[in-house]
Amino acid sequence: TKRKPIVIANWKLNGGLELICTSVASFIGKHFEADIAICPPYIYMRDMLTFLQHSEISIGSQNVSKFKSGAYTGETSAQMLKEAGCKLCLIGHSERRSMFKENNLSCQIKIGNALNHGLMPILCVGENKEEHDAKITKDVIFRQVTECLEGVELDGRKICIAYEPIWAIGTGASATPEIAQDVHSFIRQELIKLYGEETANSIRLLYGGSVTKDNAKDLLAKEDVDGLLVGGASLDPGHFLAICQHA
Ligand code: G2H
Repeated sequence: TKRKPIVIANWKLNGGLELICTSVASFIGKHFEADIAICPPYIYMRDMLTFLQHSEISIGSQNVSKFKSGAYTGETSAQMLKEAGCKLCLIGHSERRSMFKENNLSCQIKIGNALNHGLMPILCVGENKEEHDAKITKDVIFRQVTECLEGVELDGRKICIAYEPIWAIGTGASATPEIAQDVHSFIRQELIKLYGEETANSIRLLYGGSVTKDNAKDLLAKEDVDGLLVGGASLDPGHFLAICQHA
């Protein structure tokens, strides 16, 4: 495809100095055809940036505050992340939506904050098991995409969308490449309505949910699967490296 692939590791609440060292050791000095980023817990970002400064790997965050500054205990703003050296941030991951009360409106605000500070937002969308079984996936995705992007002007600024079916997250049951392609092409059509062909065709759509080194290639072979968001498999540097080398 015409879009540069992108592979992002989402460490979630995992990792520590040992994983940082083994990951850095396996990535340093390597060249990749794809954009590669790792989203570690906040506390490790600066160390990783130092270790990876001569590598091709970017650092991203798993979340960003919807607030800019003030009395918001425990929050980290888009400006702070940018200053710290982050290139991108995940927004609206299903775990944030289900456990931390994120909704489409908070995602919309966070996307604006990220864009305004030069961070590339990776908006996460996806249907749960009941919605999947009830075959209303596209209705759910339509709502998430249109509500999260309402009023969001891109003006040449970059954004990615990650499709992560909740029933496939951490379950070992990845969506098939066909399902991923079907939903991605639906998202692409909606993006065309919102932003026109040229912009929509430049937006990278990532698949996430039980990606492994064994299914990465077939997923990436699909026309509208422009990248992968990798959770569990990114905690094994050898596996994550293999996934990055497929892209
Ligand atoms: C989905 C994914 C990474 P995993 O949450 O964002 O995790 O690959 O473990 O399913």
